[in-house]
Amino acid sequence: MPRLEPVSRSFFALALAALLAGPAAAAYQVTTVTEGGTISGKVEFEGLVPTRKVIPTKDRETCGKIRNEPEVTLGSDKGVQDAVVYLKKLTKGKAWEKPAKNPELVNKGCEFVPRVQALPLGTSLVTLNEDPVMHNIHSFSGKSTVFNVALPIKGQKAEKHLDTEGMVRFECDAHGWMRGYVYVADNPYYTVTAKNGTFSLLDVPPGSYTLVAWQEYAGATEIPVTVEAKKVAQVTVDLKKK
Ligand SMILES: [Cu+2]
Repeated sequence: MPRLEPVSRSFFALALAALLAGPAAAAYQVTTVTEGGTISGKVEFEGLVPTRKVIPTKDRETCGKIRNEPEVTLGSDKGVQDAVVYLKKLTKGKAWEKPAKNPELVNKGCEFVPRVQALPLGTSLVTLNEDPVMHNIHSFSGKSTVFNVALPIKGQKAEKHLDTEGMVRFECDAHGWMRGYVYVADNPYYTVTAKNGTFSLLDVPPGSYTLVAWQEYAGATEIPVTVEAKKVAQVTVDLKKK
């Protein structure tokens, strides 16, 4: 085997890195938004909240007992917590904001914590096991695996770059009921609803958009919204029952 000179080796490393990075970063363009408007709204759910049955089949000391959990987290006055809200196919606008802290997805009590979060494309996410049992973090985009990593020991971590945009679902191959969701945003106009179901998107360039509100049980609801310069567009999203 001929040995590569250090120069050629670093050249190949760079070429490979460029190849792997691909066209992902090209889509969104940052510009100065001076006449931006605001989209302010609320995600609501009407009527009785359906429940899902959680049946821990193993590791019961850590994972707890059989229980019913609500499919929708309701706050005051029909407001839905933990719905992801974003603008679709927006290619130009304000700069990205970094997430407030280093984002984590923690395995705790055989649940993913937080259950729902939204992060920019390319963010590095730390998955951490705080339980004395093995968890296997298996993430999906639709039916395709994004990554799959086992964390057999308490305190163990794995760091992964979020390079697949859209909704990424987390499951655990050891505990079938575990679910977590990370919306990987391709533009900075995204948020997760507060406890009372409200949200706002700031500095939106004037124009017409499709706003998407996604919730684990209801799926994605799309509504058209028009933003005018320096005005507030009010939006109410009613989630449908299945
Ligand atoms: Cu698990």
